[in-house]
Amino acid sequence: MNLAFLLSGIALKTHDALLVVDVQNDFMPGGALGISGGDLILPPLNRVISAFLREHLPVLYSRDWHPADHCSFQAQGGPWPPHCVRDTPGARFDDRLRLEPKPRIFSKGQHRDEEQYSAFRAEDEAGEPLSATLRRQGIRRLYIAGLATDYCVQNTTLDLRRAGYEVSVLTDACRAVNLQPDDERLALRRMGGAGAKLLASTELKP
Ligand code: VGL
Ligand code: ZN
Repeated sequence: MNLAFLLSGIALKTHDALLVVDVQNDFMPGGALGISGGDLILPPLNRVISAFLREHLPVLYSRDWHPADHCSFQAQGGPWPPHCVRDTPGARFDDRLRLEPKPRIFSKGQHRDEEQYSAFRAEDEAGEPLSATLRRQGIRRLYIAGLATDYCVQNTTLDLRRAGYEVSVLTDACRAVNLQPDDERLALRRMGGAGAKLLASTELKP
């Protein structure tokens, strides 16, 4: 029997990085803006994080990090219940998510009057935007996974493609809000149409 296929798969390369999007308590089932099946991304996502760390490749994390009176909240006329209010338990990363001792974290949606679904200009603690970190580190290809497919994952992917990055969306390690039942499918189609690859995490070389 030919077992070569077991050894195939996409190999990670020097200029690759992993972007883990908004794996926060409020986006998990039971959270303030709970996403159905959001917890199911954790096993494949943690496997991919481990693979990147093993290869000494960057793993970058974004988080939704709102002020208590953010414009996207219903009390201010926005579409969402209050969620991911900075420094609250709901805004913390899920305990099951694999983090390094000093993870590189980029915060978005920090300004009251501005919605920011894309993590492209999310900022680290020193105020450096993700876009600048990617340039500084010479990253060329991003693998992206997390929550939510139809908001942050989609908007970040489209910004990355506009800026010329290769993007691979790890579809089994993402879940959508699906305010409309078709939103996930549309988001995947838009990202694919913009030149992002849609991959299962199992297609990465183990
Ligand atoms: C998001 C809904 C509300 C996201 C953020 O990051 O995908 N979705 N706020
Ligand atoms: Zn938000």
